[in-house]
Amino acid sequence: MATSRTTQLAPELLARFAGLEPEDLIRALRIMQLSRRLDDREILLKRQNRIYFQISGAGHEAVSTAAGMALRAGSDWFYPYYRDRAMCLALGVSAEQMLLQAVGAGEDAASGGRQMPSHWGSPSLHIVSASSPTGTQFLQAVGCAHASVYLDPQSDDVTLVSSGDGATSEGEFWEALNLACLDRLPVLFLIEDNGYAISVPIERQTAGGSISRLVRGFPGLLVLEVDGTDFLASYQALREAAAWCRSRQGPALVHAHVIRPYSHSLSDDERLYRTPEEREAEAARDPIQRFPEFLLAEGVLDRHRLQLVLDEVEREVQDATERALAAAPPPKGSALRHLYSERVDPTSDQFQSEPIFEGAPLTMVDAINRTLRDEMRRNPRILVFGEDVADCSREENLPRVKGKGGVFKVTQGLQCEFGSRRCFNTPLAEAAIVGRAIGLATRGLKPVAEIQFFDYIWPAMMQIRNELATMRWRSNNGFSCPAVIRVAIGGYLQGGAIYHSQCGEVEFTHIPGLRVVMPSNALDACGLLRTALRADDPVLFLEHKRLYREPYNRSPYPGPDFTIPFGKARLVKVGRSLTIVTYGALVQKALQAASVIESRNPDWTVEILDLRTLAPYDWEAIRLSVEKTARVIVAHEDCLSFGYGAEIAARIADELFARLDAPVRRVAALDTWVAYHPQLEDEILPQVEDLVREAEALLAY
Ligand SMILES: Cc1ncc(C[n+]2csc(CCOP(=O)(O)OP(=O)(O)O)c2C)c(N)n1
Ligand SMILES: [Mg+2]
Repeated sequence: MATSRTTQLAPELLARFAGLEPEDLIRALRIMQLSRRLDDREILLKRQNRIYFQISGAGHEAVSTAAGMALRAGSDWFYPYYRDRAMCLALGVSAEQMLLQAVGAGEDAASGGRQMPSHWGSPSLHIVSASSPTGTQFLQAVGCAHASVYLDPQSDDVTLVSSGDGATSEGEFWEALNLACLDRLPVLFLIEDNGYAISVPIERQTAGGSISRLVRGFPGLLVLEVDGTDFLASYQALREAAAWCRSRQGPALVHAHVIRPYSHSLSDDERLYRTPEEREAEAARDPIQRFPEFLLAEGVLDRHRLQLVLDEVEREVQDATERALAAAPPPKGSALRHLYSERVDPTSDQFQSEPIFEGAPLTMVDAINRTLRDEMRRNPRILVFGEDVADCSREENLPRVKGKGGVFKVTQGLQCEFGSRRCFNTPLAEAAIVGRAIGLATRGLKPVAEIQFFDYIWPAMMQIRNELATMRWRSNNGFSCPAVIRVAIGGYLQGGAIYHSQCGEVEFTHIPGLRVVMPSNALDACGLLRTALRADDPVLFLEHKRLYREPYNRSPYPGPDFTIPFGKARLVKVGRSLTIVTYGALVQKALQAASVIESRNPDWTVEILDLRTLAPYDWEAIRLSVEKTARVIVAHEDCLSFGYGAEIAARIADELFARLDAPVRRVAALDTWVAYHPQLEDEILPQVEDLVREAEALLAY
């Protein structure tokens, strides 16, 4: 560290240089120059069609370098923005690594040729794989800081998250500030404000034009505003902000004013919306010009040494370019690699087990509660959180109240047994629940986040689809987020209406990288939840509300190690004449329909398959059954059109056409919402009669 070395400068200059030595300043100069030269080189390569995209860090180099130098590489955690090339260089990413990403090389350490350039990521440097959505990083940084504090309460690590001015308009920025302030988490928000989000100027982006003014009311948040084109001022501000976070006084926000001399990206021409005068005025503040002039004026180096530094940078860029251009592309046939964990395979026999039953039959809700409890006893890394999941947030009242433990009581008693660090209520913000889970899981914790109602999962959709499910693939196995997201889903509630009855599992089974599970009974819920908790992939665990307390699907507890592999259907009933492929609430309805059909037509027997996991699903079981019966219905509670059944029906038609004696039929909800009045609800959701009618039509085909 700079302050531990012998000082070579007079004290007033030392103060002026924010405690940095001349060699540190020359290092900063070198990083800033290297950053700009790399951008220039990428622009050239793009024009030569040798890379496919370019976005620069030009104009942001001073504050970005300062951030990389003010924090602790390899121990603090970083969520840099795409403009933070200089920060990443300062943290230890090499020029060659950057250009390997630009050419999309297989050996690109950040993504293996899967992500655009400037999407940083390095497990060893604690630079968490960056994505493209502006704003998702804030909530993950909060989860990451939470992990630091959870794993080591004495830790003084800081999580830095940076963004542009535009990204602060995303709701997730505000949710993250709220969370960080609520829990006094050591998050350093760095806002690099270049006055534009592509073509939208700051006065049309941020009310009043200043983000630091807007956030001053957040309790415990240190807010600093700085000229981000001034390296020393930036360094000083970032040191102060980091010290604030390290001493656990709360989060900090540094609002740095920077410039953007190279348009938004190579696909943008800012002359379309900025005047020549404005651009010239900005050019006068360019840190790449100003910093060397400052160092020369202060005598930190002379022109000869400056030239040596520039020559060295030029050589480094040239060498890195040559190596990157010679690098091999990602191997053919590798596109599916790292979608899921290769360490733990939840579909494997490892998860096949026999139940060792104990006690009286439990409802599905009690079975899930018991499984969570046993797994939390076994694995201290499991944290349970969401809206209303704790027994009582005001701990002092716990002895005097029974405790809430979830609106469906799934998590009742977990806070009492494991304490508020392991089971806690979150603010009412679904993106924040999942974003935090991603940050925690990235750090090796096992978050079990609850979304109270499936109907309200949508604010978290960006985090689930673009972050949770992509992390491992996009970082080429560098990072992963094996979080479990539990969601109460489904209708048949009488009065649930449109916003408490929705299904929509198909929106998630369509997402590569995500496992989707939907048990229909207590035993499967135990076994599948435990597999989810012991697996290494993100899992969406759908709990049907109507099935929570049914008498027919109870089971005695199958023991603390009972697991069921994913992708293995349950043969609910054996038959010869027709197969019903289904899951969730329709399993029981299919059984009822089968007994109606069989009592009316003694020659017919119906086979029923409960898929249990929807992604992956058990094609082998479907195939075997359809080959035997030659007639099949796919039944589900969600709407018919473009639904889950469409995929299964298409595959049966494709691969088993010759084995069929009748068309593949689907039974599902009408293509509308679930209504409040029970009569309307019955009309909308599939009923036993619908299954009987369609099955008999197929059997008579
Ligand atoms: C959620 C989302 N919406 C839109 C985009 C497209 N987009 C990429 S960068 C950008 C502007 C970002 O502006 P700002 O945060 O100020 O960063 P700057 O590029 O100015 O550094 C937009 C709209 C995106 N990547 N993500
Ligand atoms: Mg901007």
